[in-house]
Amino acid sequence: VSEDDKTVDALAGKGTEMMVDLREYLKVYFIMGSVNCKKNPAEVLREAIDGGITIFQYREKGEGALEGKQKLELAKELRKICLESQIPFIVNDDIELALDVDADGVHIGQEDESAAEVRSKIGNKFLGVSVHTLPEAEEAIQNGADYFGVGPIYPTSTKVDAKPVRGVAFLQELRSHGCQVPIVGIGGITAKNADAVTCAGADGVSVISAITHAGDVRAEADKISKAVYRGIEER
Ligand code: 3NM
Repeated sequence: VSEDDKTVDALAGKGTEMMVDLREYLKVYFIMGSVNCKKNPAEVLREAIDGGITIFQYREKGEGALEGKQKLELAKELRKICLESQIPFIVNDDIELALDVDADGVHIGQEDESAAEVRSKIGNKFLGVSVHTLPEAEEAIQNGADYFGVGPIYPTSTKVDAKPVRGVAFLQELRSHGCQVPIVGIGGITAKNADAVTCAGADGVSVISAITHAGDVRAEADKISKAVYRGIEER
């Protein structure tokens, strides 16, 4: 068995019915915390939902990020909005918070607690893992990842410690190795380039600033959503 065949086996391991649903949820993956918003985060989230986002991640990070009780209170408020609109609610990094608000899932990076440990704590909630190399992707699958975040696709100023920009190259590499795990691209994605990301093989796009900084949040989310589907049709 060649190394490539082994990679295909490892990367093609997921394919349950739940994954089909998850792929649909991942189309327009809106991420934010209070520091990303120019107005009330609850208002931003409601407008983004009206514009057609399909999943939401609470990511309270960066300078001036809320902590403790304030972080918990905002998480509860946003969680409630998502429940009312049947939008899955994912928490970035903070497993305890995810359990406290009964989130639908958790997203972790390579620097965080290991995917296996997180999986053991969250049961069957969704587990997303950021991956940058084929070995990281294989390990994440072994440890129970349900989907991958791949980035930064384009330049971003939202994440200060982002890795070098890769374009859609790694995304295509994963697919060419037979990876069938649901994937979202992230980093600098806007209504103008989201179609290229899904066309290259991503199931959807993760977006922070193009939505949070938009003059019209609803309209921007709607444009991104249309670009995502256009890219899928162009494959
Ligand atoms: N993760 P924006 S890039 C949170 O490359 C995050 O893993 C990245 O924000 C990665 O949509 C990024 O404003 C920031 O560019 C995405």
